[in-house]
Amino acid sequence: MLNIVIFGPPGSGKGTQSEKLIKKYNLIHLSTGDILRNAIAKKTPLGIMAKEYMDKGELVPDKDVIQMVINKLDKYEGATGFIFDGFPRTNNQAEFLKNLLKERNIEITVMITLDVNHDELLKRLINRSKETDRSDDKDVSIIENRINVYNKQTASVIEFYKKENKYQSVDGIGTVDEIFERICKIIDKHK
Ligand code: B4P
Repeated sequence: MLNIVIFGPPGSGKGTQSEKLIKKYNLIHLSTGDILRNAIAKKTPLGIMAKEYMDKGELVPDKDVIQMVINKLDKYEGATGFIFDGFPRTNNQAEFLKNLLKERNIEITVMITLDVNHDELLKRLINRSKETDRSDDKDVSIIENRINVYNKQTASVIEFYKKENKYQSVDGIGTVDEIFERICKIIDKHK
């Protein structure tokens, strides 16, 4: 089984690369951001609660995100592999994911971090705000807060995977295809 964590700050290209990776490696895409946006669109209780956090660029509480991941894993029992996109975002989530997979006799194959500098992140998210109506891209101060939240609460997840000997990073600047090739090289070495 091939289980990949794709990691990086907001706008680093996690979602963009995941779309290509699921096709090439036949993986189930588990994007916590997509699940939350879907819940918001349907106005479910989870969506109504999550919107308050996402609109400010804050993280949704661990317990809610963790429950979403359990539901999705259970739904796809027997899958050939998963790509975890935007999850884990805290050390608590990383520890939880490790244990949840262990119970199912599976583990993360590799964690790949997309390295992108602050100015480029800002540029991409401002561009995206012109093309979509994502409320968390609406305003530069919200985008800046998301990047801050990443630095304060999420970046330390890298240390978690370094300790597990699963951490790899790629230069996230370049064309989508160039970055995809860099990621595939790493995956092919770990398969
Ligand atoms: P996410 O959905 O994960 O959003 P993201 O970090 O902004 O997206 P990503 O890095 O995937 O960017 P993309 O490929 O689209 O999270 C949204 C929110 O949900 C979080 O802020 C949080 O509130 C909540 N949330 C999600 N998961 C959570 C969790 N586990 N715990 C708690 N809260 C959680 O790329 C961005 C833009 O760049 C696109 O417009 C794209 O076209 C462009 N782009 C991509 N690659 C490019 C390239 N190579 N060159 C130029 N542009 C590129």
